[in-house]
Amino acid sequence: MNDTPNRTPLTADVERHLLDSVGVAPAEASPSDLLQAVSLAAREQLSRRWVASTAADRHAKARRVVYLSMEFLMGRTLGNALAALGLEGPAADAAQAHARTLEDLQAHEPDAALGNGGLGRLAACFLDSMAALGLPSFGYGIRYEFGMFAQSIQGGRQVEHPDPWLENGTPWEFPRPDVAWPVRFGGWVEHPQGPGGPAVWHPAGTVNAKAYDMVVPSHHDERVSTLRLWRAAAPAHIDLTAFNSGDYARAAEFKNQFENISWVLYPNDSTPAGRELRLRQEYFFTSASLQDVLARHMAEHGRLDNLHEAVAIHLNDTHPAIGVAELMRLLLDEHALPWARAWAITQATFSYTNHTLMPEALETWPVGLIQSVLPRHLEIVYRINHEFLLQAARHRPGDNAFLQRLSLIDESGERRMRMAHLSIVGSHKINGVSALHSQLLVNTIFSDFAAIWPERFTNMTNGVTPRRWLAQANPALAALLDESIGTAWRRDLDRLADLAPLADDAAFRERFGAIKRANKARLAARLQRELGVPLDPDSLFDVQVKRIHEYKRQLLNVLHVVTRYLAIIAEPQRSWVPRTVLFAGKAASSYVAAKTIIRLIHDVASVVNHDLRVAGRLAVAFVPNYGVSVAEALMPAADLSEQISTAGTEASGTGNMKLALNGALTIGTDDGANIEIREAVGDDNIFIFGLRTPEVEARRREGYRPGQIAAAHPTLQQVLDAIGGGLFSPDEPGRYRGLVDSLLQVDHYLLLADYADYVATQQRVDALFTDAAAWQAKAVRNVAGMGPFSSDRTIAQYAREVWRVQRGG
Ligand code: 26V
Repeated sequence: MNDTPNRTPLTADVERHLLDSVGVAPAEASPSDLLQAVSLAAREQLSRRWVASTAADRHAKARRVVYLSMEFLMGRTLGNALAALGLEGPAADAAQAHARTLEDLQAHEPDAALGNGGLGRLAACFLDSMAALGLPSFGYGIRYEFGMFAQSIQGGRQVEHPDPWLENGTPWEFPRPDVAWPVRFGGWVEHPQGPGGPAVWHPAGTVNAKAYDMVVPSHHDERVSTLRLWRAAAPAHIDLTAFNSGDYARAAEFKNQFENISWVLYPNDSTPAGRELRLRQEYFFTSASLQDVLARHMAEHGRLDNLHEAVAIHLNDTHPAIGVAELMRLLLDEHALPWARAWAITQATFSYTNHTLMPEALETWPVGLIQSVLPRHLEIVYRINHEFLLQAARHRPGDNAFLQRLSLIDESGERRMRMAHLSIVGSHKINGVSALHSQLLVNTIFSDFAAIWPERFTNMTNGVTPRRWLAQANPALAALLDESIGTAWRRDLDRLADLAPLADDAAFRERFGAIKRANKARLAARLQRELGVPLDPDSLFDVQVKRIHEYKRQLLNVLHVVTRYLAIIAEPQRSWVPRTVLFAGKAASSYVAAKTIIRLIHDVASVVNHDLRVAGRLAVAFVPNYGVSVAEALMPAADLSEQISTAGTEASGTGNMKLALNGALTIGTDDGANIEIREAVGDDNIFIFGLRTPEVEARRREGYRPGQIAAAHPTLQQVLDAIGGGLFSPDEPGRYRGLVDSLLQVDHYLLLADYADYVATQQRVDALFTDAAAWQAKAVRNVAGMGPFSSDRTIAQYAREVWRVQRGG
């Protein structure tokens, strides 16, 4: 051990854990040993907070919010825990005592990547804000043994690797061996008291859901929130029977049939899997969570008819929608409530958020599959549907088409259960995630429901936690804010507005600019090390990071890159504003078009980055394995934030908020939360381009002809010819012919319609960047405008308007 300048109590705790828990001589501790020991030292403090908070809530019989989500993209925990506990300094000292930095240790912590993208990361930001606001709250999800696949790039192509994040255990979970619920599947249903009465379900199999808790600390006080994740375990007697007969292989196989439920996250956010295992996952975690909620309620209240007064249960998209039928089943069959009472409680308890308008992402399940996996739930949904349609018929007597559109069952082909409809009918509040998206919900996919229940539909614009996305990710900027406007922004992000006057202060801008420059240099060094690509920190860092999807239009960005490449070659003597275009994102493994886009980005990068004619003026890099930790490195280093989805397709976006919060300027369409960002920062501090939603709709209605656009625009035609003709794939000139043909013939997301305005807007971006003072002033005004995009604001709004929960004691 080295000299210890600051031997804090934490350093002593760390030494103790090295010896007693990790089992290593402190002098020989490796970075991962140290990570383990520091984590355990923080964990014990979280444990005490958890015990105190939950006891207080139990005592107060506090009204709680329960957030049901199939995904929680938590990322790493140590940095967040240390910040919340006020232990960042002591932890750095403890690391230093072993001649390490805290960053060295943190790099060894795997991300908890239990989610796909925006929906999952939003759930993680929400937990942070629930804790920050002191709301009595539980998140519930699945303890996937394998999270989101890790992405590597081989020969320009995405390769997926399993993510065994629990391989070496995690110090952050608290197994609760006493908390386990049976979840049943299949079998048949008996009605001893006739068809309307309580039923007896004779399942074909039962799996145990075992609880593992993660503690979510508040950054402001001692309160915590809980993320309870369920692991599927075969009932104990199963192993025994097979073991007794000596057939170990069969015993193992049998056990797997149960335990596979919590093995792997479905890595697809484009189209529903439509697989039985996915349905089993959804029911598994929803049923376990509801049983847990009811047991807690019974322990505190001794009766269920006031459930809705004590708990608000939120459906994060339709993945837990079967919960509507499950709560009914529990109330009817296990607690003998009458139908009308059970239904009133259910509707008063649930609320639902929709996260996408993409028709292909709306979940439906074949009725035959539900019949075989959840026979009792199918009966219950039929009855809910029957009573709902009777009620709906009174709104539009004789309008059968109306009823068919509303029905919980789609009868147009193979009969399917519409999970969004079940969520709406079972909830008292339904929201979208930005003003535009919520408006589009009531005007388009949910318009028939809005006609019946206009008061149920509302908007809750997304937000992001400033703890992770500013304080942790960008400590230098956070320190500058503390110094210039005080620390109040840390509790109340609206105080960032106090920065606005400093946009006109040259000395402040200078320091603000220097922090951005340092963040860019750090990222450049890392990418040099990891990818071998040299990047110039003085160039404009143009960043598009998000799942790879056609509607998000990474391909439009590529069209601009190629446009710029050809222009520089054509006019080498002009003075070009140096640009580094950075991409990151994963494609669903089965999404061929998205994978082709990744390959094209790599092909373009390798030609551009090796062409001396554009050296120092244009570089392209794809950062592999995008996830929470990669995002924490990218957000603070961006100058320009690409938010270029076709208007009307991106429900909200949250990367747009993280980037602006770190001082990036947005180039974006009139879509999702971009619209509200524009309102917050002002038209002069954002670059909005392209068709608006009604114009997109009009173009499609009129019969959109992308080929005509290309024919009328020589530069665009050249760019398409270059890509389609193999300029970037000389070894296989036809590689992108199909991609280009489909743009020319279909172009479902109207890239060609927005191309000219996009490229012109990029030229305005260049012009501004040459004026550093003007650019920095706008960047400062972006940070100043981000107050409304704190997830604290979002959660306070849900708490007041949807959940009616208040701060706990
Ligand atoms: C879709 C699906 C489709 C069916 C099966 C499983 C599955 C899992 C995930 C998804 C993702 C679509 C929902 C989603 O992530 N939406 C994003 O939600 C963000 C938070 O509200 C929002 O900012 C993004 O705009 C929106 O795309």
